[in-house]
Amino acid sequence: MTQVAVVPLNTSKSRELFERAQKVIPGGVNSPVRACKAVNSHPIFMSRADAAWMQDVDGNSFVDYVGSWGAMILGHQHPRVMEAVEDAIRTSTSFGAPTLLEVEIAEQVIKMMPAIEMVRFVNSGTEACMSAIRLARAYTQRTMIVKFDGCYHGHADSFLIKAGSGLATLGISSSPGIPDELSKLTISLPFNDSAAIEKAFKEHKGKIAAVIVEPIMGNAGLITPKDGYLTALRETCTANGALLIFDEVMTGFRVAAGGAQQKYHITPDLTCLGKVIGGGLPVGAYGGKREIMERVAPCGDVYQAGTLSGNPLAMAAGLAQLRALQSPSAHERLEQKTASLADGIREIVEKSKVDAQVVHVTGMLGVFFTAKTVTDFESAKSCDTERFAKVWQSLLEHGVYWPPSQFEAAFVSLEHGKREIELTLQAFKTALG
Ligand code: KE4
Repeated sequence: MTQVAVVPLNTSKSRELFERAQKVIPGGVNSPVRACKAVNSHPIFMSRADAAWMQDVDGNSFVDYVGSWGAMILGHQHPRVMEAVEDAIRTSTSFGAPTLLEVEIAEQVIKMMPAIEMVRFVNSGTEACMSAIRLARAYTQRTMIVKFDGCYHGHADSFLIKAGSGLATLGISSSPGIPDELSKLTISLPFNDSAAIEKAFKEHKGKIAAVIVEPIMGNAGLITPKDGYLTALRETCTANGALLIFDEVMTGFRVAAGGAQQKYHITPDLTCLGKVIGGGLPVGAYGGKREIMERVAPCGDVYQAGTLSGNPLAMAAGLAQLRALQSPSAHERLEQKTASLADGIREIVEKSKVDAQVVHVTGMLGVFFTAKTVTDFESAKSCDTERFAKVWQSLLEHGVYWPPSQFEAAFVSLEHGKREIELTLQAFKTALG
């Protein structure tokens, strides 16, 4: 990997590509948050990535803290993942028929997340969450859904209300194009507020099919649940006959081998997955209690389908990652790496005159530029996003590719070692003066 040049970056090829891309792709990108609008930059077009590093089309190298938004937990081009995909690709790229790999990865997911007794693979986290709420509505014969301000469950119509990630980044509270009749069926509440959930169930008695939550919020920056909050959610859903859906698309197999549900000892009725289980290839999955999942067609009557669901390349990559994550030391090492980075940034913040909060869980961290303790989307929105943009630019110039939004989390992989962490801390020192 080339040395990181500490000079004003030459990103001329990225700029040229961005001009060209904007003529043929809306905003020049295939997903809004990549546009780097919120950090007053043009997008950086990447050409390759290895381990914890990415290289852009101008030949600049960066320590990567996006990691395909969490998928690349083993680092880029991990030998076991690459070998699995190379083997799979020699058999074809898709069959449209069941394969052994789908059974093997389903068994692996169930082994690592015991709350999942059956699982269905789809092609994205959006599909997983969209299908999970359809199933919850059918199973409970109710129509309303509860989500939380700043949580992001993909771009299905029911979720684009006070959502996080790209909507928060662009300052959009909910998207046009969603009929009022549908958005009325989604209630969005403040995260970490147990009284609000109690009140919602009182006001909509017998109508709420499910509560869907990111057990650790990763789409408004990184926001952890207050002690007892997830238990209160679980108990309230059970008492009111509603399903509790954990959206672990981001946290699954990252914050612990069994995800946030293992970390906080909560048993959700349904779990949504993505990212890590595809090793960087398009994937999603939803699963949970057998009696609920057996309502899914063709076993049951709740329809959901997908041409490329269970795609052999994605299954091979995901299975290789999951098997590697089963090693007992994997999450200890990931925690040590993340904690060392977070503690280092915290120390730099304390020595600087900058108001910032540094939060981390295993494999994920967030830096909020505010004096407030961030416990929900409201407090996250108190951040100084202009300061974030300046810090992001400085980090980029010093060889660190940080997620280009205050309302995203940063991802650490098992390939982030001493060199990468030291370089990152040096870049934060420069950025925070
Ligand atoms: P996808 O449809 O993008 O695969 O997954 C949607 C989704 C669902 N649930 C959670 C908790 C998620 O974080 C996501 C997607 N995450 C964002 C990153 N904040 C994807 C990045 C992007 O939109 O480009």
